[in-house]
Amino acid sequence: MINFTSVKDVENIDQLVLEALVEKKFPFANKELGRNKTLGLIFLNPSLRTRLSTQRAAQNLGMDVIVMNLDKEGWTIETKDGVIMDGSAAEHIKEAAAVIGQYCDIIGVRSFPKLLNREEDYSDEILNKFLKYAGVPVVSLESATLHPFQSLADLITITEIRNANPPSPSGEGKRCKVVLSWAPHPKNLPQAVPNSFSEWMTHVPKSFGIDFVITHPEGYELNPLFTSLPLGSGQGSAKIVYNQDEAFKGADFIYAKNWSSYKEYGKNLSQDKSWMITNKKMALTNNAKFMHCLPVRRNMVVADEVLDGPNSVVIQQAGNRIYSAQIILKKILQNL
Ligand code: AN0
Ligand code: CP
Repeated sequence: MINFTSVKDVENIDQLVLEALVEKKFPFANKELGRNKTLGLIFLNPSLRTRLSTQRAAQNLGMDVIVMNLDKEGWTIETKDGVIMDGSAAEHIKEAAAVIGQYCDIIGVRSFPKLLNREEDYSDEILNKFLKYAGVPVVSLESATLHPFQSLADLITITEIRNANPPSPSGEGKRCKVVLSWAPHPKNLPQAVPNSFSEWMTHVPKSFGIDFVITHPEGYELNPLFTSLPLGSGQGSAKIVYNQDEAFKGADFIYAKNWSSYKEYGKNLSQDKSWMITNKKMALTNNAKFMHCLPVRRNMVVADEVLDGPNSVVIQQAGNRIYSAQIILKKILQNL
């Protein structure tokens, strides 16, 4: 592996998840691999999990890590080509990315969308310019459109839970229903986490036995690029269900997330409280586990009773961010 910005950089998803679980079991087995190698983590937006879990993963592999909050601590960056830089931007991304590439062996970049212009956000300019100019491998720490480290951690978590509850001899539990549910939020949030989760869920091989459903109010349809795969590709498509109660029936995993509209780009069309995840909603499921990438707003997205309840796996899920980052960094280091 060279770069990691999407599930498309992964050759074999089953194998990757198995290998990540081996990293979790023996986290320090490759302490020599990263010796004298430096990971640079560049943030243009806030982060708790991504920042700390990726550092921890790099440390487990023996790497050194340098972190910069480029939006606050660096020069203001120009991203457009051919402009006369007579405004506030002091440095162009061409030089900034290339210079960071001189100091680091691998670079991670977090750059959220602005949610003003769909074409612009979906061009993922910052990430793509790092890929173009850094001269070293680049990993996404959540771009304007995708959050692959999160989705890999989500898949590791689902696999761990399923491994702990193997199917009965009658075959019950062989298939597993995973539901991504929109939930209300006071702010306009990116589509990166749901896009990415959907991209991974539709790319997992059929042998995983996952039936993937997305439920949201009308108007919150995600970019079809991430929810449906071309016919004949051998993999699945997400089933879209507008009735949340209907979608929850028989679910084994409920993954809650708010996102702003893709159609009416960046808009928060609804704050319908009836979409909040409560015990009453969870009672419709097959005793489903509750997932969320965090940070989560309590009693807005999910009720305390669910988040604090026995079926919430959000902390395990956040813990697995280490091993999702660790297996990817390991694969890139092996290629350096
Ligand atoms: C961000 C998002 O929704 O993309 C980061 C999630 C990992 N969340 C917020 O801004 C609250
Ligand atoms: N889930 C996640 O990426 O969290 P942070 O934004 O805190 O990194």
